[in-house]
Amino acid sequence: MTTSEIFSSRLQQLEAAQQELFQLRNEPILPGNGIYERYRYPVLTAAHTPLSWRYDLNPATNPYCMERFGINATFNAGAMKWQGRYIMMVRVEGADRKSFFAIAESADGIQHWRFRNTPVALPETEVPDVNVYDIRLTEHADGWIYGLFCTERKDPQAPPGDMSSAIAQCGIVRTKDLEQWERLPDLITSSPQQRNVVLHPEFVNGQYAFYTRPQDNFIEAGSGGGIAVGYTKDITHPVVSTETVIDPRQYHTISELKNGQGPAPLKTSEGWLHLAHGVRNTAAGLRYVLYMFLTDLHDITKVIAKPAGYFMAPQGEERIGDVSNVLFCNGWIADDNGRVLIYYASSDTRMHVASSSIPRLLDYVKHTAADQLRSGKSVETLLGIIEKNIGA
Ligand code: M1P
Repeated sequence: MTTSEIFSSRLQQLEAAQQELFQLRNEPILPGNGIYERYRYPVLTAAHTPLSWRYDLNPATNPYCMERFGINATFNAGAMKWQGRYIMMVRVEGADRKSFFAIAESADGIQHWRFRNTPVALPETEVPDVNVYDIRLTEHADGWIYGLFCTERKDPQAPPGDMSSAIAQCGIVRTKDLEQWERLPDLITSSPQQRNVVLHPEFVNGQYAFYTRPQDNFIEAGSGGGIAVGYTKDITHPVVSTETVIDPRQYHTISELKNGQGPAPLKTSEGWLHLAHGVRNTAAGLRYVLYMFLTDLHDITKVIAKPAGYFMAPQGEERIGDVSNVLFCNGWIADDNGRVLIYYASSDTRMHVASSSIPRLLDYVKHTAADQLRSGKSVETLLGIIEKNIGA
């Protein structure tokens, strides 16, 4: 075969394989647990990224049609509805371990997700980000769409030879059209590390409100941790001086080691619905699961309902990936009719969708017993359910 034949035959195979992937029709896995339905296939994977990103499509400069830019994973996406379309702002990670953001769209939120032609060229600050990830999109009452993300840079205090210590902080961009992005200064808090910072969609007493996750070092929460709330008057000079922990870590729970706010909370008639992740350590490494809680409509620091345990945990092939045994969610969309689409990533590798509704999620948070932190109390809860069902 000539190189020109190799090129065209490989390109044909690549295009056919991607078309086959694009034609897959997703379907709910039934009967599920009644709280939400998972879907059979991931909605975005590395294989969904355009061939024009990964290949030089010129046979003269790429005669073997080989990949020139490897994509490792597509995960941890922010989400919103924009001009009637469902949007994910995806964390795309290259084979070089650098993450960047790329927007993908779908007409109905479930089927046929496609990346836009080019990734987002994120403006940098004076000290450039080394890595950026896990953006949360918030349509704020001030008229802007904000993206809060983790910006990571090498720790300048790291001893020579330490090539992994990093400082994570919260970067902020805003836009009116999801095309042009304005970079604001990074959020300043008193915590040495910040990840999982999320902007609340409304003003609280005239101030911008943030969910933060104060943390002592890059991986371990140390004396910090827990989901906190803090405020700033001016988002163009964002300084949060006090962080009040509203959802602390606790011994022998799913968030013993650390936790973090997921997407911006959803406003309901009964309170703000929150989706978050909790992490515990096991002999097999860290296990990330999703959980929910509800805060007071008028006092966002007050948790008014919190079911015990996890809402969603890695299952089946979700358990396997680049960082196994992880579910992470930083994007969900509530439709006007109450449907809620939850965009979650599995094992730092791929994106999935699950569907539910505001009434179902409220029922779940209000009527699932809280964690009473002892085995004996769990048995009491279970006996209560059994007695109501079969009498005693
Ligand atoms: O690898 C699992 C997750 O680890 C981090 O989450 P957290 O800040 O809660 O520890 C993030 O790097 C996240 O992107 C990743 O999915």
